[in-house]
Amino acid sequence: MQLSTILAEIGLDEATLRYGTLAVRSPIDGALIGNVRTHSAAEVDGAIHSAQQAFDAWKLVPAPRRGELVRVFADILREHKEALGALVTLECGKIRQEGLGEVQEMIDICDFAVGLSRQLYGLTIVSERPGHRMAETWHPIGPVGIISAFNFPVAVWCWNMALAVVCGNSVVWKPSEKTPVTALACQKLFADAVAQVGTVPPGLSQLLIGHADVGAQIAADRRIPVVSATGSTAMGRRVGPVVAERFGRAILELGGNNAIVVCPSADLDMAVRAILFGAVGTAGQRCTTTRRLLVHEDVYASLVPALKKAYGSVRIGNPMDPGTLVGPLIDKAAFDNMQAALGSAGGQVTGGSRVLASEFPHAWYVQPALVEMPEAARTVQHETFAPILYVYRYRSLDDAIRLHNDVPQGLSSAIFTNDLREAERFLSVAGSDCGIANVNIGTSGAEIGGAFGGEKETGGGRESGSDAWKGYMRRSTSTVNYSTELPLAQGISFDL
Ligand code: UN1
Repeated sequence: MQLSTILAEIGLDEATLRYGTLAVRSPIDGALIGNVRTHSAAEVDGAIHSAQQAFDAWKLVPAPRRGELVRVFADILREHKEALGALVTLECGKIRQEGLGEVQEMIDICDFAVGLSRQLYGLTIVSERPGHRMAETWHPIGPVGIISAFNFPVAVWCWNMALAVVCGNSVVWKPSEKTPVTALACQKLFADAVAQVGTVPPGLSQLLIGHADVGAQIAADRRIPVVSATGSTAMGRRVGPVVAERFGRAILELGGNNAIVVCPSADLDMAVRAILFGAVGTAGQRCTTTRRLLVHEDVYASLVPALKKAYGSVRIGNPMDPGTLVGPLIDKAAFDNMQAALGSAGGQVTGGSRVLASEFPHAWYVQPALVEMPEAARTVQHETFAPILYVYRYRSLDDAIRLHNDVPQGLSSAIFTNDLREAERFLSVAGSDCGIANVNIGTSGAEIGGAFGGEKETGGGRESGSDAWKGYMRRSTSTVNYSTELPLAQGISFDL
């Protein structure tokens, strides 16, 4: 699909991509997609003001009616799934299947949020006092700031937006400066939904394009009570303290260093397929990408050669081609980081070199790398956002779990085993310390129904399903006295 066809399908005016100062290039071939206008500090301030005004009106709209807007948006996404999915591929380089999958993830979270719009339940609580009733009510909280990364340029915004909007909030979105065009497309489609529904306050969804300074301004602004930020741990270290200093709430979804443990009883064919998708899918550029593989010594000799064979036959190339499984890295900096990590890996490297350089001299395609680590090596501590899989051999599950948890990050994890005891132990408090722990499926590709996020340097935030919506609302605890007495809690006597 050509850019002009995509833009026409979505209804995004090509002129939007003509007059800005931010040059956007496709990682597929380095070609210019367009020049996009960035927002000044004054414009950011104005957008936050509009979001505040929209919030004041939107919070009074009954939640099921707020859900109606998200329902209409999901229908519009269904209609434009092909075009938006293609634009995702063009701008961030993930393969067509994954571009479409990302739009599907938007649709799924919208559907979830529509149901949620009738289920923003609070507890009723028994009171210790006679003739009293206690209850919790969840209220809209205010404009929600969303800072998102290049690798999921549309879905992560939608996880946050869909929940925030049914919860009665407005949103202020700063996408990655590498992927502003998909953001403009989302904003256009959202505007279509607003127009179709009719009674939505203007300014409910704000899009702010720019560099880190725009994110910093959102993080520091007291009018934004919740800031949801997805990206590197380094980014989270900058955003988190600024939000905390003003007692805002940060939902942080930061780096991962995700591992799969393969046990002696594992179905190895299944494990190879899951490891391959987890480690080389999205060219290793998911926060849930499998970065470490812990293999029991009894199956090492069967699993690792099978995996190397699979690595050897994976199709690398233009992500628009239906046969491609691995597209390009986002840019040269990503390639350089990968080479630096491989240079200091301390193990035996297979793959990792640049490919297709003559066909795509201005793009960065790589052969995914496997690094077999020596026995005594400490597990790698850093996340490199590229397809590098570090492989370790282990003897006992105790060792594997120790190695597994010996990293600063705690996002996603998986075990391949047919032994119930091993599986349950991995999921127990004595097992994986991650926010996501799986059995017989890989580390990436989570469904939206579960809460998504992780512990330690991953930031502790939860987005998407389960009760993550509570992060986008404020809780009010009420005690109602319907008696004619005024007993005090804890039996305190305070009579004249
Ligand atoms: C991310 O990389 O920031 O579980 C999000 C997954 C996807 C989301 C990844 N559903 O891999």
